Amino acid sequence: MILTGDKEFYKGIGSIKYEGKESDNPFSFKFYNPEKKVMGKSMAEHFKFAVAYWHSFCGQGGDPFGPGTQQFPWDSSSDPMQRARDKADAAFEFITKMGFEYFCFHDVDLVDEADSLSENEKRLHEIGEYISQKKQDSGVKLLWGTANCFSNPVYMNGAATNPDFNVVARAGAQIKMALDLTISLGGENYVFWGGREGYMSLLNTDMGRELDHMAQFLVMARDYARSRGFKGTFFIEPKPMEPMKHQYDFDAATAIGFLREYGLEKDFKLNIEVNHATLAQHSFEHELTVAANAGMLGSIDANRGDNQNGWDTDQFPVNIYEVTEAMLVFLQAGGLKGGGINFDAKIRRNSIDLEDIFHAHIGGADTFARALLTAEKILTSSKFTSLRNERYASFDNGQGQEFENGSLTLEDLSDIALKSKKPNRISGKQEFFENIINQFI
Ligand code: XLS
Ligand code: NI
Ligand code: NI
Repeated sequence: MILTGDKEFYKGIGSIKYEGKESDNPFSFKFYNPEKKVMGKSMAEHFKFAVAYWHSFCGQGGDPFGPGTQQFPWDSSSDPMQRARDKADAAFEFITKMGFEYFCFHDVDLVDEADSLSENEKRLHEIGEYISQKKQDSGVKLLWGTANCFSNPVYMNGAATNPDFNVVARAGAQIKMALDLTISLGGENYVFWGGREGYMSLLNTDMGRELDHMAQFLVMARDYARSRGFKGTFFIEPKPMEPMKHQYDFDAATAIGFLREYGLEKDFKLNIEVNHATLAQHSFEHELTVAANAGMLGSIDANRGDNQNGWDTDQFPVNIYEVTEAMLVFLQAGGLKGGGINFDAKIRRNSIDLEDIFHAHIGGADTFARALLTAEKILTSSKFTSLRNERYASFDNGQGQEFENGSLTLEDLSDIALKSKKPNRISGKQEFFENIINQFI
C-alpha cells in the first residue's frame, strides 16, 4: 500500500514490483522478488531492506567543495516542524512505493536540531508521534535508530570519549532521547557509530581512559534501554577513520575485542558496512566472516566504495562479485542476528532528478537478490563447500582431530613430525574456487 501525505512528492511513480530480468520497465525489480524462497526463507525475510533517512531525504549532495545540488520539495517550509512532517510524508511515500518494510534514522534526520536540549526533546517527541501514526498506517517498521553525536560542533573532541565530562553528559542526554524515540517507535535495534570517538593526535589523547569511558557509556545506555523495556540488539558499526584520523571501532576484530574486554558481548553485535570494510583495507566478505565467527553478525549497511578513491563514497551496491562473496558468508552464517540490509548509500551529486533515488534502491536490491541466488546455487549445486572442507580433512579424525580437541602437547606434535615423512605439498586451488564463483554468476 502506498502512503502519501497531503501531496504526492514522487509523482508518476507507482509501486515497484518484481517483473523479472526480461522486463524493460526501469521502475521494476529484475531479481528482487520479495516472496521468492531461498534456502527456506523469502528474500524479504532474508534481507529486511531498510531506507536510510539521512541519505535519501536529508543529504542534498553537498561536498567539501560546494553546497548541495539537489532540491527537495519537502524542504520548502520555514517552520522546522512543518518541514519535518513534509519530510516524513516523502519518506513514507518513498518506502511504501519501493515496497520495503523498514527504515533507519538518526535523531537529527527527523527534525532539525534546536538550540537547546529541552527544545530538541519537544521536537523529537512531536515528530515521533507523527511518524508513529505513519508506521501504523503503512506497516513500515523501524530497523534501527541512532543518535548523531558527530555533526554538532560540541562533539569536535568526541562524544562518549570527550576529555570534558560536560560533553559526555550532553551526549548522554542526546542518546537517552534517541533511545526513548527508538523504543517508542518499536525499533528492532539501536546503532552506535562512533564518528568522533577516536583521535586526531595521540599526543593530546589518553587512549586508555577514553576507551574506559566509551565502555562505561555503552553500559549506561544498555542498562537504561533495558530498564525501559527495549528487547532489541545494540549494534556497533565499525569504521577505521573519517572523520577522525583513527576511530576506536576500527574494524570488526577491534570492536569484538573491545566488547569482550568490557563484558558487552551479550547485548551488542556488529553492523558491518561495505565501504567501512574497504576503508579498513579489508574486504566486505572479510568483515562479515570475522563478525559471523564471533556470533556477532547483526546487521549490514549496504553500499560500496570506489576503487580509485580511498574514502567513504557511500555509493549504491552494484558489484555482483563482491556481494556474491558476501552472500556466501551470509548464507553460511544463517543470516543476520536481528538486523537487516540498510542502504546507507547516496546518489551522486549530479543525480538531481527525484526519480534517481528509485533507480538507486532498485539497483541495490537487485544486486543483493542476484548475489543471494548465485550464492545459493554455489552452496547447493557446486563443489565449493566440499572442496573447502577437503582442505581441512586431516583434522577430521586421528591425530588431527586430537589436535583440535586439545589433547596433544607440543612434544606430541614434535614426535609425530619426527616419525613422519616430509609433508606433501597440497595445492590451494584458488583459481578453481574463483572459477566456480564465475560459473554461477
Ligand atoms: C558513517 C556511518 C553512519 C552510520 C550511522 O560513515 O555509516 O551513516 O551508519 O550513524
Ligand atoms: Ni558509512
Ligand atoms: Ni553506516
